[in-house]
Amino acid sequence: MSYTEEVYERVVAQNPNEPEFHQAVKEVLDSLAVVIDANEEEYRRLSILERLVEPERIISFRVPWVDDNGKVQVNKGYRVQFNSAIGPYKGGLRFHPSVNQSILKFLGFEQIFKNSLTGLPIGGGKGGSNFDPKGKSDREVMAFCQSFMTELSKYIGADQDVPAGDIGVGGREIGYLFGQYKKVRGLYEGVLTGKGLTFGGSLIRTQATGYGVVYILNELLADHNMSIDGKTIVVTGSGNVAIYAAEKAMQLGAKVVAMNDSNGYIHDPNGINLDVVKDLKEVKRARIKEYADLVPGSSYTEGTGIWTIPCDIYLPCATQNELDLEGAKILAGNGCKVVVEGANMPTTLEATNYFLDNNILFIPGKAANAGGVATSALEMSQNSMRLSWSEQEVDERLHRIMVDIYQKISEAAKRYDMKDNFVIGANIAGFEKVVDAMKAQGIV
Ligand code: NDP
Ligand code: 2IT
Repeated sequence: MSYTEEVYERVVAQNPNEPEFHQAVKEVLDSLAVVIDANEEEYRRLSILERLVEPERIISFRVPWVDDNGKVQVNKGYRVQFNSAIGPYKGGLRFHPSVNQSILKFLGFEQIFKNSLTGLPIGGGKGGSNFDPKGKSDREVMAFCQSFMTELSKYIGADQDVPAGDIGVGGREIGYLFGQYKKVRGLYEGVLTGKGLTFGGSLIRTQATGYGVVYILNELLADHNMSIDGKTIVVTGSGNVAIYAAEKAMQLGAKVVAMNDSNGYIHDPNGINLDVVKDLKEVKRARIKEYADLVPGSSYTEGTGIWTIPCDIYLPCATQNELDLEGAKILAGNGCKVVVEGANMPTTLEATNYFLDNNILFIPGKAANAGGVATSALEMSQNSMRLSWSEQEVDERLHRIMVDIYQKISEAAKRYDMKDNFVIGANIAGFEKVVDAMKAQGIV
């Protein structure tokens, strides 16, 4: 058995009931086989892979809070501090009822390679809670965030671990979390990113993940003699990443015809009116269903199946494993040629392999959505320097970082004779820097 297969089997055996973590590890280890084989003796001796797949630390804690009826509620809280070889742990917090250790370990593991690809000094981490912000009052969300941070504050810091947003955690939650950190630690420091602009936030961080997805899409298309102008695009989700991916795609001349949420999808053949989506999702916290009542000519379909809408380019920006093999085949059958992941691991392994085997250009999330965390790292730099860059400056840096990531993953794929296999390219390019730093720092 090869070293990568051995380590994968060990991960499955030692971490039962963690299917999402197994999936993320499998994709990475399969991609790394070519690099590992070339250095097998050394990597085995140093147990590089065994160290890479084991989080440095997992913190798990109780989060008690009081709801609006005066009843005490209890949630689970976590922080997975996965790898600090190249910088302080960095990665988002997810608040969603589905959150468990498997999901946070998969996200933390992916984050190591993503953060490495940005070229910035940030290690990999992730955290969150099974708390569901949907339907809660602002006071309930604040009470939860305060209790969560009272415990988490013992383990994080501007040079130690810097959380940010993810599903269910946006500007409102980051504000409450920051306020509580400051209160219990007595420190006004850049301990969270995605902060409001009046207390250390960076311009463009809100837009960064979605804009970055489209910046890398643009590079991919230009490299294959195509252009985004005039293309029909389906964007899944209708949260932070989806909205700003759609916005940038439209600015560059594409037509976005469909979006969804966990209840169903809207189809607007004339092109989605993003102001309506923003008002529903960012202001009213409503369901996407309401779009069809507000915009003539659009329709709403309950349930899954957004991939049945024909498009040239598909940008999955909602959640893990939202697109399976059956959906992938339908997309390709309807003429879709390009899939770029805005979410983390939205495409199953089978669907990913189908795209790779059928000449559908595919960029995985750890490269394509890295603009969010990259701009978080720019926010950390601005906080350390105690100054703020202009919108244009941050946007230009983000753009440069995404162009650079495309070049890195494309070059790594070519180096191993796998041109246009950006899964292999991203995993190898991300891995190389982390492993170099781990080796240099000894057995720690
Ligand atoms: P948001 O909470 O802002 O939005 C999430 C969106 O996805 C919502 O529209 C939500 O619908 C939808 N969604 C969630 N679960 C499901 C589901 N099971 N089926 C269908 N739709 C679903 O989160 P973000 O936009 O921040 O995150 C989206 C993805 O992007 C995640 O995978 C996240 O890890 C990734 N990401 C986020 C970054 C960031 O900077 N925010 C950076 C890099 C990656 P509903 O409202 O019904 O739940
Ligand atoms: O998945 C991700 O990269 C994020 N949710 C953003 C993390 C960050 O630290 O900005």
